[in-house]
Amino acid sequence: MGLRGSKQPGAQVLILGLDNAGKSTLLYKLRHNATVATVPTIGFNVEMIEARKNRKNVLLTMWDVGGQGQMREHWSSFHSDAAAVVFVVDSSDRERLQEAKRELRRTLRSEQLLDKPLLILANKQDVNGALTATELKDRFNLRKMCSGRDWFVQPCSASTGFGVEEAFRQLVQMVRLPSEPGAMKDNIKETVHYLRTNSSTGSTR
Ligand code: G3D
Ligand code: MG
Repeated sequence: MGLRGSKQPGAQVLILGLDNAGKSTLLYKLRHNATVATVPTIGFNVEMIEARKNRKNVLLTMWDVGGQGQMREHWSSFHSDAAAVVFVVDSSDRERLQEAKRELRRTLRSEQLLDKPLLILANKQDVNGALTATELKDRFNLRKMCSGRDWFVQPCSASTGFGVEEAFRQLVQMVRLPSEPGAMKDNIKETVHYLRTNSSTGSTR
């Protein structure tokens, strides 16, 4: 079922992470169960995915915001509407782990995200030498960084699909649904308008 005229409860989910972490691959896998060639996201991708929660159909609007430097400035504009955050990490890219950790820490400092649940995906588990979820948890010192919030680390491979269903199930369980289902439609329109206006300055690569 689409969003138009829909009264079903819904929530917005932010997919964040560095560029090349696998956010867009994950979104396509979730939405179409397909592996498609991705190009660096300029602006954002958005998909609506239906799920069941508490015996009700819910509609999750998943926002994949470009991870490149310039685009990161716009992340905060999504924060107030987000019901949960998915932070995707390329577990095979040890050189950028510190950068990913810094970005996650910065994201979690956002006041609007203080009490929002966080799902961290230890992505690219199919790559030899990738950090395990436990290693990632330790390297990021997640227990400390995420204290006081609902958080979970899920190992996965967005390209092979390993762990992706589990990740989505976990997300649905963690996400808190807003009390006003109808509010979502206008939020999306406004956010799209905001981003179009603000990302019209060119490529984010
Ligand atoms: P982003 O949206 O976070 O920037 P993308 O990342 O989804 O565009 O993915 C960046 C690159 O990582 C893509 O490769 C994609 O195929 C690859 N990738 C994503 N997830 C996985 C994974 O789980 N395992 C492996 N091995 N690769 C993955 P290219 O070569 O197209 O740049
Ligand atoms: Mg992308």
